[in-house]
Formats: sequence, C-alpha cells, structure tokens
Amino acid sequence: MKRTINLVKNRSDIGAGTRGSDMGIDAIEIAAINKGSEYFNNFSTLDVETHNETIYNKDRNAFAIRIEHVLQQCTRLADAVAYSLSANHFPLVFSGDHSSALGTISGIKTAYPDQLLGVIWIDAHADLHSPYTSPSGNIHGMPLAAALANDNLEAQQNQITGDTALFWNNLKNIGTAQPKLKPEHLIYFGVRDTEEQEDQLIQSLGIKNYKVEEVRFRGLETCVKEALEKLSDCEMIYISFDVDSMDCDLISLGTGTPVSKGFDPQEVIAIIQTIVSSGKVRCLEVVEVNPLLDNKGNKMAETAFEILEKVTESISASL
Ligand SMILES: [Mn+2]
Repeated sequence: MKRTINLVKNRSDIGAGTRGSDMGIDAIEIAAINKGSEYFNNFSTLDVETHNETIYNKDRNAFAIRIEHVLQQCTRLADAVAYSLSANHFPLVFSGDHSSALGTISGIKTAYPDQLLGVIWIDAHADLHSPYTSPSGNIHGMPLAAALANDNLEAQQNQITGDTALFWNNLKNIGTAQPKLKPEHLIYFGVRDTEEQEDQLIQSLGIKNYKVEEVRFRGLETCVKEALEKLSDCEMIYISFDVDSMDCDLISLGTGTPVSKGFDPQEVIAIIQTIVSSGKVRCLEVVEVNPLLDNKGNKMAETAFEILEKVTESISASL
C-alpha cells in the first residue's frame, strides 16, 4: 500500500527563549489560505496536544528551562510520529521551537528501532548544547546533544541540579534506548552561528557542516550527493528544516534567532528535493517560524509555505 502524507501539527514553543513560534503553524496556514491554496485540506492531520501555559510556572531548572514540560511535549510528539509512521504515513511535522526534533527523532526510532537513522539538519545553529554547557538554558538549543546522548562534559560550564540531570536523562531515553543517532550520521547544512563549546564538539565528533559558502562554491548538487554518500549506511533519513537557515536579510526577522548570510529559498528547496530523491526520507519537519517577530508582515511563513508546497510535491512523487 502506498504511503500518504500526514500533517502533524505540534504548536509548542516552550523550549524557546522568546514566545510565539507556537503560532508559526497558524501563520503558515494563513499564508496558504491567502494564496488560495488547498494544501492544508489535501492531507490528513494529526494535532499534538500542547501545554504552552506552563511558561507561567516557576522554573527550578535554570540551565534547562521548563525541561519537565519539554520532556512531556517531546514524548507526545514522539508518540504522534511513531503512530503516523506505523499507520503507513509520511509525517510532515510542523513544530514551533526546535526542541521538538528530539521528539520526532525518538518517534522515528520507536517505529523503526532496528534501522539506522541519518539526519539532515538545515539550520543556522548546531543545537548541540546540553544543560552542562548551555549559556541560555533554552532547550531548543539542545535536541541533537540529547539524540547523540553527548553531554560534552569537556566543555562543562554549568553545575546542574539532580532534578535537571534526571529529566535530561529521561529526554535521551524517550521511546527507545540512547543514543538514537551516531555523529557520523548527522550532517549540517548552513550552520553559521555557534558557541565555542559546540565548535569543540563538532570538531571532536567530526560532524560535517556544509556551510552556505561551500555549497555555493562547490555546487549544491555535488555537496548534497556527497552528503547522501556519507549516509549510505543509513536505511532512513529525517530532514529537519529550521527557517533560520535562510538569510534573514533576504527573508525577514520572523524567527526566534535570525542570522544573516544564509541560504535563499531556492537553495533550501533544491537541498530537500535532492535528499528526498534518495527515496530514504521518512519524515520532514519545519520549525521556528515566529510571526510575532516578523518585520515584513507574514513573510517568513509565506516563504516557508512556498518551500513546503514545492518539496511536498517531490515527497508525494517519492512515496
Ligand atoms: Mn536555529
């Protein structure tokens, strides 16, 4: 039976430092409606329960803010993604802040525990912090450290409480055993805004980062084909697309941590389409659209929607 696309909507922003990315999904839907598109009518939908009101709670985990609630949200998303996959769907996940990616990865590994997972991470940020290294304590900067189960204690700066350590360990164990991902199976596109602790880890683990300049200098197709070659052992691939991978001067400031000198939308489309053409992609996620921060109307969501329309066609053709 042919797989079908299933839109998983996870309207949560509790892993971010700035509020509003939970509204990114609605902003993308409004972009579709204003364009006269039936996109959101064309696919089945799975809504993930959220608890964004927990931002009002007092927080005792200074170096991993709202970690108990992020754990619960990632667990809910993991359940939704695993359910979607087991029902023979291709989950196309719309999330708020990027802490969600740990839930998505956990869901994929729950559905296919014996298959090797490759991750294509299109983002300005490495998201490799742990509570032991994070300068901000915002968990949307930590999902890959949790997936890799790497605390980066060599670069430890924070003394965390026993509670935080316990929740952090539980995050790493959602659904299946840790680690869910090997460093050689993680590939970055567009990472250009990192902290020293992350740089050290990228270096020591040998994680490949296709920077914007490299993609333009060597050629996009050459780089993406090389990335697929690096993932040749992996039976399945997850693509995580943070809209801040794009150039904020070109698009808009409608994302939590905008960064200049990123990709343009056509480059993002081409990267995703080429990865999809491998036939291994099981899940795509789009994150961090924040309409409250947009300085150009609803430009970031409109741009994200244009990209989604194009890559959804490619995904449909690949199923
Ligand atoms: Mn980012």
